Amino acid sequence: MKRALITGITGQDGLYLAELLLSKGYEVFGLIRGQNNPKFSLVQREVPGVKLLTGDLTDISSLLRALKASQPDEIYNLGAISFVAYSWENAEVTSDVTGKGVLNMLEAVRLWAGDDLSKVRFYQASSSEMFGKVQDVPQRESTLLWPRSPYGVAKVFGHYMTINYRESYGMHASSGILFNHESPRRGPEFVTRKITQAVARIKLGLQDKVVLGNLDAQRDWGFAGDYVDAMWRMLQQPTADDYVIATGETHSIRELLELAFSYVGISDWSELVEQDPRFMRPAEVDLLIGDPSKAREVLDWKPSVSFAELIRMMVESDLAEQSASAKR
Ligand code: G4F
Repeated sequence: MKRALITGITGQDGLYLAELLLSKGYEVFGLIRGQNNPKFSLVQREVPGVKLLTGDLTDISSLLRALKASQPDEIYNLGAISFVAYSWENAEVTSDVTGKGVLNMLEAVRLWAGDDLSKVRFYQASSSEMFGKVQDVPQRESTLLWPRSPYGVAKVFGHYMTINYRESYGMHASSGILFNHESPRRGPEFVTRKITQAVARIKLGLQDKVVLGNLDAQRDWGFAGDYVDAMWRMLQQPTADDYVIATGETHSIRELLELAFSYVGISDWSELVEQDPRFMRPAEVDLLIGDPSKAREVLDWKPSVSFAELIRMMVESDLAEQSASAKR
C-alpha cells in the first residue's frame, strides 16, 4: 500500500485528491494547521479515511515530524494562502506560507529522506497566476513568468525552488502549473462560487444582487476533480517535470454571469449585478488561457468537464444547498 501526505488537505483540491488516492488504495495523511482547527471535522466528514497530522508550513520541525509519522511515498504540497486579493493586504504572511513554505517542505523532505531521496516523489502546486501579465497566448511551460500579485510572486519562488531541488539533488519533484479550477467545494470568496451562490440565492428570493469587481477579466476554468488526477499522473512518471494543466479555453466574468443566470431562467441580469471598486485589484491578470498539450501527450490527461457543465454543476449544487438551509 502506497502512502501519501497532502498539505492543504482542508481545501477543495486536498479533498478531491484525498478521495482519488483513497479510491486507488493509498494510505492518505493530511497535514492540518493549528489547535482546534474548525476544518478538522470537515475533513473527517468528507473524507473519513484520511489520517490527520498537525503541522504548519512555516515550521520545519513540524513538517519533519509529519514526514516521520507518515513515511510517505508521495507528497502533494497543496498548502498555501490561495486568495489572490488577500495577498496585497497580507503580502508578508503570503510570502511566508505560499513561498517560503515550499522551501521548508522541500528541505524537510531532504533532511528526512537523507541518502535515500529517491524513495519519495514531490508535487508542488504551482499556479497560472505566475503568468500574470502574459507574455504568450496561450501560456505554456516555457512562457516567461511575470506575476502581478504578491501571491503570484510567492508562487514563482516555490516553483523555482521545486525546479532547483530537482536539479540540485535529483529529487523527483514536479510542478503542476494549474489554471483556475473550480467545483461546488470552492470557497465563496472566489468569483465562480461567489456568482453561483448569489445566482441561487437571487433565484430563491434570498438576495437582491451580487456586487463584483472587474467583469472583463478572462480565465481558463476547469473542474478541480479533473485537475487532481493530473497531479497524481505527474508523480507516476519515471522522471519529474513541469506541466501546464488547463482546458485551453478562456471565458470572461461576463460570460460566467450570462451562463449562471441562464441556468435559473434569468436572461437580463443587468440590474442584478453591481460593480464596486472594493473588488478591483491593484494589478489585474487580464487574460489566462493555457496550452495543455504537454500534459495530454506525456500524462495522457485531458479535462472531462466543460465550462458550461462546470457552471451548471455549481449552480445546481448551490440551489440545493441554499434551499435546504432556507428551510432549516
Ligand atoms: O476567482 P478569483 O479570485 O481567482 P484568481 O485570482 O484567478 O485566482 C485563482 O486561480 C489561480 C490560478 O490562476 C490560483 F492560483 C489562485 O489560488 C486562485 O485559485 O478571481 C478571478 C477573476 C479575477 O480577475 C478577479 O479580478 O475574477 C475577478 N473578479 C471580479 N469580481 C473577482 C470579483 N474575483 C473575486 N474573487 N471576487 C469578485 O468579486
